[in-house]
Amino acid sequence: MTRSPDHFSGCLLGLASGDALGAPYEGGFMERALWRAIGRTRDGEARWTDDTRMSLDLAESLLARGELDQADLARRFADGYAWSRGYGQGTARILKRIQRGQDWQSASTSVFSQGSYGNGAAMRAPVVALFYVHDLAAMLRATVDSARVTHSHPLGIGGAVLIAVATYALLHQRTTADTLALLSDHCSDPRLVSKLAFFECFSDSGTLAHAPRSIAVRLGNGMTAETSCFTAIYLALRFRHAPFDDMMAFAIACGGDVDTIAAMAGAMWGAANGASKLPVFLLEQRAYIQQIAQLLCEAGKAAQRG
Ligand code: 8NA
Ligand code: MG
Ligand code: MG
Ligand code: MG
Repeated sequence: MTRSPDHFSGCLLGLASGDALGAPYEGGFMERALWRAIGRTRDGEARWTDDTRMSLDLAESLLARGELDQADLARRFADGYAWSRGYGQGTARILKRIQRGQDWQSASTSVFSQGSYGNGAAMRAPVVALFYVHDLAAMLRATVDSARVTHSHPLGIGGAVLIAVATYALLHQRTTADTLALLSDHCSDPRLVSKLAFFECFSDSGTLAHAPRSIAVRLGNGMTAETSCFTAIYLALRFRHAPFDDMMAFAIACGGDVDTIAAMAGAMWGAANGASKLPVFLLEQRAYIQQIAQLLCEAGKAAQRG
């Protein structure tokens, strides 16, 4: 059962790497043209998007408060919002309302009826798995609470739980079969259960060699939780013993919401393999991301001692 500092860094750097490497391929012609113009920092580093920004906001909140504090998290999400990071439209509207002083509870349910079912809560859920790595029940509660701040729809929350659980299992070096069993234990919405059934023929010897197009059609490549979380889980499980770059190439070939699917898959892949196996490239705030991952690792050790 490996939970070394390298696996914490791997998870957070894997998330940011998938996000930054996937961002140039997300969306249509206009979005891609925009990202060609603003996708690098002045120092030539690959910029990441809302996925990593919100993950860092969540990590900083957990580290500062020592627990999941929804009001603190809402304030940090609102402060961290920047148009140029490519936030989902619903999330952007919610965060602007919080910036103007609206309470997060009413803001999060005011844009969509029943709240958002986008993948925006799932893409940051690996951070909750890192912080609560020693306490599955606490992790599940915190994942739901963290999702509700912006994604109160049952599918938005359900997707976040799936990604947190899969990250938790891979951090604990669970086999693919055990990871899928744990996912099944924590997947109750019938719309999600039916997609999890796709994995029934998946084994550790890896028999699920589908083409990217088939995965995009069957599991999805959209920006809703329902149409992206299973694709990310598929990528992480299929490529867990293969190079990160192979997984990234497959994610790009799947198309659609590439940055977010690759961010989630990257976090899970990094949790399983560690930062030492990730590709090294110029990544925005790499050292800071690594530092935050180490603080999450130490917070987990302290919680276990206490
Ligand atoms: P979100 O909460 O705005 O949800 C994403 C989208 O899903 C919404 O804009 C709606 O179209 C739809 N949606 C969600 N909930 C409902 C509902 N209850 N009823 C009807 N429609 C709904 O955004 P998010 O925070 O979940 O993020 C999702 C994606 O947006 C991520 O991929 C993120 O990277 C970003 N994104 C950015 C770009 C870009 O321009 N760079 C492109 C696509 C997505
Ligand atoms: Mg994004
Ligand atoms: Mg978003
Ligand atoms: Mg995206």
